[in-house]
Amino acid sequence: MKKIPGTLYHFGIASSKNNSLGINIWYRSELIFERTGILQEEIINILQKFFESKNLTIPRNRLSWVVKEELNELSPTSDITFIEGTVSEILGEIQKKPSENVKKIVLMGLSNAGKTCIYERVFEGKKPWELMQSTATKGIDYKKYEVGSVTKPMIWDLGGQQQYLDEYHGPLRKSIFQKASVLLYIIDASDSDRFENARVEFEWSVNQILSFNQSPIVNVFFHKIDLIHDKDALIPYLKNILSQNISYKINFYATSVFDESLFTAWSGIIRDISPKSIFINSILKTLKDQEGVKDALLIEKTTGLACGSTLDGSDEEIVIGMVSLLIVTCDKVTKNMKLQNFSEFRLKTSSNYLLLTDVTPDLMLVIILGSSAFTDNILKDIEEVGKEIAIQIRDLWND
Ligand SMILES: Nc1nc2c(ncn2[C@@H]2O[C@H](COP(=O)(O)OP(=O)(O)OP(=O)(O)O)[C@@H](O)[C@H]2O)c(=O)[nH]1
Ligand SMILES: [Mg+2]
Repeated sequence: MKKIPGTLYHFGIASSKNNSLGINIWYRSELIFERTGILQEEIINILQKFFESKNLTIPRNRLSWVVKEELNELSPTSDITFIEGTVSEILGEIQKKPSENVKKIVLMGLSNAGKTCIYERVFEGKKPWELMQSTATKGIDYKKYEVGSVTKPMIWDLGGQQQYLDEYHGPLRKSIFQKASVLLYIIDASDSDRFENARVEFEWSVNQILSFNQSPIVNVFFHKIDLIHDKDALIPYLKNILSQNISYKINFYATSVFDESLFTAWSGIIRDISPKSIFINSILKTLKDQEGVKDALLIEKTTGLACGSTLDGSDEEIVIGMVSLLIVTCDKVTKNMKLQNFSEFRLKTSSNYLLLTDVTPDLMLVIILGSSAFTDNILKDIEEVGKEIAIQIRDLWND
């Protein structure tokens, strides 16, 4: 991207597949002109016409100098790998499979915020110590996951180094935000020197996603919360500065790779993007109304995420974390005792009783019972209702 000397305009040139070029012009930070499919020799005329329409006369030799500079930087290898090798390939993928339940999640944040670690922990089952050697993401990485039959998040992991941020604000802006369902903005809670910088980028990202989608889901993770001593003071402070200029709903989560918080946060996101979650929640609610039942969850077995839950607040964090870890561990560690082979198992703690029932090859129903349910009769009734509920949920998937 180059500034046109003596004006507040910038312009950028991008190459596309058939060797033609594209040109974009920004006024301050707003994209106001886009044209694709043009030849190199047409660029100066197009720019000159554009400025004439704005009553600005820019000498032709000055224009040809900046155009030459910009074209020099458009070295075929680097630009084609970054723009073509990532974004156009991803767009092709989305267009190929419009009917599938794929949800695009844009993962943004300043460099070193922890973005890449966040999905590797949850979706690739990496342990905290395996994440400590993470290297900076070059450009955009995209990852497609499946949360069983529930939903297919496609995560666009946008490397946060400054040179890439410039590209996102410029030529890649549209490709990044169009068709995005979720913005997930990561803030390193221990990096107070860059809070202001993060706030500015966050506001820009919210405005961008809103310009392409009327009802996106906007989430912020205050990440690396394990490094913070005074969480009770920091979290309200951060919430306040991030929402000061935004009237749209924002979901906030405090997260760390070292505990269960990421599983809880991602469970919330998966529920928000899963088309069946309203039905799942109402089915679980009927289960909760049963005598002796404290709460109920529907857990996806490979990730351990809760795609339905009647829990709220801090209880949710403990239970989802515990059950997720249990399930993921059983599945990964005890290879001979594959979780798929269980139809039911039970866990008893001093105050609770957990009943885990198989629902589908990828879903498990978890019923949490209070101590009052420990009598045989109540327990039997709950088991019966649990089985019926499992059938209802299975039917939801067969529809
Ligand atoms: N203490 C702590 N460190 C973390 C946590 N999550 C990630 N990190 C560390 O933060 C560093 C950066 O993590 P990345 O996931 O690579 O950061 P990123 O946001 O993807 O960075 P870019 O790709 O450059 O944009 C790594 O050294 C991680 O070990 C966390 O929850 N707590
Ligand atoms: Mg990264």
